Amino acid sequence: MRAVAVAHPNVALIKYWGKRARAGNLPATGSLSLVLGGLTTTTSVRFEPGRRGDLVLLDGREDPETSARVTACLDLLRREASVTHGASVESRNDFPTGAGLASSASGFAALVTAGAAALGLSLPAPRLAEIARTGSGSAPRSLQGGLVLLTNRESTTVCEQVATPADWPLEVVIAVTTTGPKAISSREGMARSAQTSPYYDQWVSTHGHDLSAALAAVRDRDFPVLAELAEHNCLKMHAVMQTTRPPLLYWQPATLACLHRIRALRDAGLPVFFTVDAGPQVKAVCLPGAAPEVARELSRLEGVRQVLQSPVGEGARVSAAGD
Ligand code: 2P0
Repeated sequence: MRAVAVAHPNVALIKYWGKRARAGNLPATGSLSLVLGGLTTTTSVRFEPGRRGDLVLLDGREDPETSARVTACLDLLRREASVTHGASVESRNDFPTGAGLASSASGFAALVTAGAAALGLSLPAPRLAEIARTGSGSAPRSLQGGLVLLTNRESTTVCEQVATPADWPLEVVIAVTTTGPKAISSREGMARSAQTSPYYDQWVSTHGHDLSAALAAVRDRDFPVLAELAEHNCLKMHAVMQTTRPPLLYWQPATLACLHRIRALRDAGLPVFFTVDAGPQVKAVCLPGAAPEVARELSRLEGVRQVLQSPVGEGARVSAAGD
């Protein structure tokens, strides 16, 4: 009744920011992401007959909000397996947690993968994605590897791999500008944006175009077109965030310095574009070969504390099982 799974965070090139007004944590829009194989979450789940309640340790610490979301996910798995055992869960990230590096995506992808294996369940992929989504709307994207398209159909989430890591071996340079957890969670931030940003409706109504154009660029391996679309979609999301009341200003001065440097590098001929999530870190997506120079350039900027490099990675998988 124990299994260990690993999963990687993902970075969206066409993003998710806002939910449908119904239960189940359904995103308002689709999204397109790539898996960051160089950053890893490892999660062990042990169901213990007779145990009441779950114990959840994230990087060695208990956090009531995370624990409640984990228990809600495990309840769905317990229902599938018709058991009531409590579980002990231990999850570790080899990268900063809760700082805009999508730790909740890799965390819930690893959790449901380990939890299902520990209970001996082999659920259809859409059902596992649905359970992961209740924990984190971006988690289903980390169940698969490579570049992943997430779309909503009625009340379900469908994830589809649109390129394997070998199909398009992009590299991502991550400039870390702060290492502490963010002040406002994505969940709370996107609810506030939907209620108060005057741009939210346009964000949702123009999203389908961005997504289908980006998908075509991925299928054509057209990096310049994807670069333009991804940067536009990222800045549009941040325009929504910044016009939320009170504003969600996730950027630090170093974030903006990175954006300018990445644009200058591209103007000088280097194949690279930026994207930024709900935090101050910058992800620079590069064609193979460009990452070392991008990493060197970003690490020289004031306020950049750490630079990580990641290839495109695989989906969540079981790494150990058994009592
Ligand atoms: C994304 N983000 O597409 C966007 C960009 C943040 C900014 O997906 O509320 O932490 O748990 O579903 O999964 C953040 O999503 O939020 C996110 P919940 P989650 O990557």
